[in-house]
Amino acid sequence: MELAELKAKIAEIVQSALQESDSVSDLDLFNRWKARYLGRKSAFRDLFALLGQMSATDKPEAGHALNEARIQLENRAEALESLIKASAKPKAQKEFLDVTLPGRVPQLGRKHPLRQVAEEVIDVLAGMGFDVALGPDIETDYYNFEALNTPPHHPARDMQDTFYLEGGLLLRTQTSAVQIRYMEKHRPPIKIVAPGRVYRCDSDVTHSPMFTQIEGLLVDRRITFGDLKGVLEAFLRQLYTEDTPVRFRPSYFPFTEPSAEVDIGCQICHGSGCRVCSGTGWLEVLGSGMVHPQVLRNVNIDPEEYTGFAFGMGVERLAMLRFGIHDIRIFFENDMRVLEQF
Ligand code: 2U9
Repeated sequence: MELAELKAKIAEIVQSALQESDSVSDLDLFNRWKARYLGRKSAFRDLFALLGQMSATDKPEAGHALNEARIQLENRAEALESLIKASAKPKAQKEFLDVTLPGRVPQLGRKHPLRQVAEEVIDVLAGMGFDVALGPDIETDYYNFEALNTPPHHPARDMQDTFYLEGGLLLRTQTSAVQIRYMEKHRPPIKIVAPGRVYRCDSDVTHSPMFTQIEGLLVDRRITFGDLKGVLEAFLRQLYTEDTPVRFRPSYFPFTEPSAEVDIGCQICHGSGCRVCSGTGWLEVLGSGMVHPQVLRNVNIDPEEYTGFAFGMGVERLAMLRFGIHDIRIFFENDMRVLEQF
């Protein structure tokens, strides 16, 4: 065979091989295509057989041309194979559905225990006619301390207790500032409850630098300590049980006079003494008092005409007693294993 004739045959085979390879779309077609052009019985192999009949002068060039063509087709085969294998997932894996597997239950969210307790408290007070009032977490010294009759050198103002910010601002240490702002805008009768986060530089198992308070305020004509006792007793008996014992102990706050702390009979031991109530049979749940006349004067309410009472409670403390939690930090870790239990 002439060299030119051989070269033409090689070109013909390569061309048709490349052309056909375009429609090779699965492994089966690929194997057939490969057998036809690179297999032992391929047209290509027949040409290699012809090499022996070539003249000694043409042989090297003919061999070289055949090798070049073979490499070209082998490269194409390699590329084609990896393309097909990458795109073809085994049929079984793609379509198999195991109907015996248990269903996937979606994870349900729920209310944080602090929110549950806060909502319970607010619901009871709202049922007694209290409106909800809100205010900013960042306050001025005036609203957080001065208007509440807390003088400049009072220990509550100490750097150790209060987070001070730049520009004379601070993080509120109590929600009472909300009631001051409210009284500046509204005249009695006033009956509000102020829930919100407060901040104190304090941290151990029962104190968190951020915690939640709910404070109530009632101002009207002829409000007496008897009203304070009656309202708080009714509130606590609705929040706990109708026969819960309630007692008032004298106390001191700069913004109330007189002041009282309020205890309920221990919900765990019912008065006989246990670890939760430190053997006393009582749990402290509220602070309260008659609004100090100076606080009313600060918001232009005449204390000769109007009187009022106020009270405050820590939501974390109530929730710890309710759920038997001994470390306040648990509320803020948001560990799903804990939250799922409420
Ligand atoms: C105004 C006037 C008076 C709110 C009050 C308490 C007593 C009290 C503490 C309970 C536990 C804070 O979260 S706690 O640490 N609160 O004992 N709070 S009287 O008195 C007010 C509020 C607003 C205008």
